[in-house]
Amino acid sequence: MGSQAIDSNCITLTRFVLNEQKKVPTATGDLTQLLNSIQTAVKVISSAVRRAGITKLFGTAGETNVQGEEVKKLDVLANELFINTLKSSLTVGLLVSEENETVIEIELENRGKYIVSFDPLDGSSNIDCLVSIGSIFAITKKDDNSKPGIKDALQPGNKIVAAGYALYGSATMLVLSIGSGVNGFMLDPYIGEFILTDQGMRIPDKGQIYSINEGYTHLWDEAIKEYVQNKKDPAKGKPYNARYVGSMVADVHRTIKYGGIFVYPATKQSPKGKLRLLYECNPMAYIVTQAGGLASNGEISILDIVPTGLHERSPIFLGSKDDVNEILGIIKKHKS
Ligand code: P6P
Repeated sequence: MGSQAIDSNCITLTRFVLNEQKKVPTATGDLTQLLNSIQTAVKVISSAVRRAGITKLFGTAGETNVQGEEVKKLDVLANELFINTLKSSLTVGLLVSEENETVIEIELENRGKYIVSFDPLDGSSNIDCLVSIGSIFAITKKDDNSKPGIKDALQPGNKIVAAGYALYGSATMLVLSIGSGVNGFMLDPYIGEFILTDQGMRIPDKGQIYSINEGYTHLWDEAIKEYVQNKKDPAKGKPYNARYVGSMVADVHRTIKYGGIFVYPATKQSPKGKLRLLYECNPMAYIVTQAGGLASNGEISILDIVPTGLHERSPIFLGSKDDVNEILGIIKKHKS
């Protein structure tokens, strides 16, 4: 029986990031160190997510298990892991987390130049039914040596220097862009390393899938209703497939891999949509743009929005450029 093929020269995420650093003469190695700390947090979260059902057998979240240990809710655990590994990387000056109302400051002696906005466990409402969930992060920089504050966190997405997401799905994958394309790394649980499996990810110019929560149809603007109707109407061309996981990382990853469009629009109930700009829309918009796609709020590129609040929301139309341009055309038509 043949043993599983072992690649003696495989590209791990650590090796990949080091190679990228070598291409930048002025690089200090801080981003390498920062990305390695994020990698560690994701590995531990992946392990915890896959054991959640079992640990839960011994007490539900927030209680103590038979060993008398506190069983932390997964999103609380994921948040602590991100905060602790980022702080100990000595490369960050400020953190923004979906789980924390205000910015997380770093003591002077451990401060670095990077700012990380992250959603430690996005879609965690899906964990109990074993639907894929994910972690999302965006990295910006603070160029002066003054004490980092909220204004440093409120940078537009076009200032991002790196962004990525981890998808805890049938396998755990980390998808990353450092500004020159998008690469996907699969976690090999046997060696605990992320291996480069999807080099130079590109989103197709047009897809056959639309992804939106049609339960809100009665709350949509007319333009959204018209677009979705068109996608189902054989008279308008080959009908699209509908796919909606309800976990942003899973829906966006599928959109990059297969093409198509992911939409979370404004509704009468949520006039700015539901997804957060700093740690959901911006990182995903950066990655999809780096993969050759588009991401808009319906009027301008997501990456050009100047944030005014840490947890502000934005409508998002993201995916293959032909598909995004099609819905933007309908929105424009309805506006005129
Ligand atoms: P809805 C998960 O709760 C989440 O934050 C994203 O991961 C996902 O895209 C969205 O909300 C789903 O929201 O309103 O369709 O359930």
